[in-house]
Parts: sequence; C-alpha cells; structure tokens
Amino acid sequence: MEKKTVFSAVQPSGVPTIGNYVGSIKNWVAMQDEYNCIYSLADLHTLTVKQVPAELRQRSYELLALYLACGIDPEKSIVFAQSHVHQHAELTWVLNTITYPGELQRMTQFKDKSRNHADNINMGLLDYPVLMAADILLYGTDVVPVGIDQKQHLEIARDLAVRFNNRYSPTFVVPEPLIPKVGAKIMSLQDPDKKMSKSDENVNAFISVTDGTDDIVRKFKRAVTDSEAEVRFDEENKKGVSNLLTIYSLFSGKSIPDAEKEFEGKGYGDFKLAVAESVAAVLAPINQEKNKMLADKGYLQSVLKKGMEQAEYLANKMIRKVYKKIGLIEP
Ligand code: AQP
Repeated sequence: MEKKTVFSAVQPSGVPTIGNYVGSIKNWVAMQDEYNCIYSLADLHTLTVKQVPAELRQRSYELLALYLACGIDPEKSIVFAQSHVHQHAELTWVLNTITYPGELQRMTQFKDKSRNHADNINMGLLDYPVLMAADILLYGTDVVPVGIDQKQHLEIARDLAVRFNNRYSPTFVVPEPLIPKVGAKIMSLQDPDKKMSKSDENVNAFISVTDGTDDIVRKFKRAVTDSEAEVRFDEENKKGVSNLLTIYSLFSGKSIPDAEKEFEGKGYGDFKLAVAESVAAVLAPINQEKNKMLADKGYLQSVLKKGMEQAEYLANKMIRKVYKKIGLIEP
C-alpha cells in the first residue's frame, strides 16, 4: 500500500515552547517511517505580525536546527522553508478567490491576534488560514499533525479542498487533522485559561525549548495553581495543576494516575520541582544537539536546498494541474 502523506509546520515567530514541542514536533518524529513526511518552516506565516528581519532570519535557522535535533531526518522527510517554494503563495491566490471574508473573520486566532496586535490588523492576518490551506493542499496531504488550536484552520483547508473539487473536478485530497490525545493544548503557566504561546509577552507564561534548567525551575515555581495543595487532575476546577500534570506525564513518561499517586500528601513545591526536572531532562540533550547543528550553517543550508528541490517538484506538479483546471493557459 502506498504511504500516506503528512504535512506540518511551525512558524519561526519566536523560540518554540514545550507546547509546540508536544503538540507537534515530537509527534512528527514518530511518523517518519510510516508516512511520506513534509515538514516546513512557516516563515511566510510569521509576516502576519511585525517581525525584526535579522531576528526572523536567525530564528529560522534555529527552528531548522531544532527540528533536526529533535530527530527529524532529512534523509527520510522533506524539510524546507515555505518561502523557498513560490507555489505556496500562488496557490494561496487561487484559493483566495473561492474563500469568503466571513469565513476568515470568525476564526478564533484572527480574533485573538487582532486584539493582541490592534495596531497591525493586516490582510495577511486575516488570510493566514488560506496560506495554511495552500501549504497542505499543494502536497496531496492526507494527515496534518497539529495542536488543537489549529483544528479550526484545518476545517477551512478541508472546506476549500471540497469546494474546489466540486467546482472543477477532483484535484485536492481532503486532509484529516491528527491531534494528540494528551498535550494537544498546553496552557500558559501564568493563566491556565489561555494556551501557552511562544509570542506571549510574559516570559513566565511559557517554557521555551531553549530554556536552561534554572529558568525552567524558576518558571514552574511561579506557575499559577490553586490554594488546595492537592495534586489531582481536574481540568474544570484545577486548571493550573491539571496542566502541570499533563506536562509531567508527557515529559516523564508516567501516566497521570501514577503521577497523582506519586505526589499524594506532598505539597505543590515538590510537585513543581519534579515537573521542572522532567522537562529539563528532555530539553537539555535536544539543546546540546541543536547548538551543534547551528554551528554548521553550511549543513543547514544544504538541508534547506535539498528540501526546496524536493518540495518544489511536488508543488509545481500540483500548481500546473490547478492552473489548467481553472482555465489559465499553459506557459
Ligand atoms: N499550547 C500549545 N499546546 C499544544 N500545541 C500547540 N501548538 C501551538 N501552541 C500549542 C501547536 O504547535 C504547532 C506550531 O504552531 P505555530 O508556530 O504554527 O503557531 P501557533 O499555533 O500560533 O503557535 P504559538 O506558539 O501560539 O505561536 P504564536 O505565538 O507565534 O502565535 C501547531 O501544530 C500548533 O497547533
């Protein structure tokens, strides 16, 4: 049986958090043998909020080094920068012509980001899900591993695929989201009602994958919990503690009931320290490897070049097909 295709991406919009890691990158690694995997740096997406050019450039290399350090293997998977494959922007234009503004205006991320960046509510911010649909549909993607925050955007990608296929003829595969059972939405350490985001203004709200042990311990110590002093999973009434238990389970490999037992009768101090240590133990070797990769820019560039060529070959086939179907004359 032919392998199914997986596509996913992270924006180099900041240093990835442990939310990005468990919601996406960690799961990508495990999929490499079973699927044809295509993993991208979503650099065009970052332009939807203001970026400092030199920082964006550096963060893009850092994110690539992180992918590789986490175990993404460019011999098995296609790894590339979105901006290197111009067909992403081209397909976005075509899909824009079958997308209605109302569909985009009701997106939660658009509403949140419009609130957080009130001085820069630009067309790109509104169009973010259409570029994401183009990313996915260009490669005949079957499965998209993402955190739960991206589910709504994936629905748009599915709707656009179906709409195009109905208007012309079957062209796009209708993609399915793959959302992890545990860790699909890691919450902010400062406000457990909000998801953890790499661009949060409060640095104590997130753990970056590059944080050292001291920072990790400090941030977990300050994490918002409750006044009960009972380590119990209850997402309704104990959001902060439940979030920490989820993180502990994901990073220590222990189940949540086992973790609850481990901290029976103990205070939040011991619990928070154990969570911090479990996270630091996973992140330290990844960071070491990432720094090694970053020191070899030539290698990183060669990975991007190979990925660009592989992705462009596939993307070009699809865009030609799309242009033909909609009636554009061949060059
Ligand atoms: N808190 C989270 N828990 C689990 N998964 C998460 N993801 C994001 N936050 C969490 C997943 O990470 C992948 C990459 O996300 P992205 O970089 O494309 O953008 P995002 O979803 O907007 O992530 P951030 O961290 O909130 O970025 P900023 O702050 O720049 O907007 C996606 O699969 C996402 O679901």
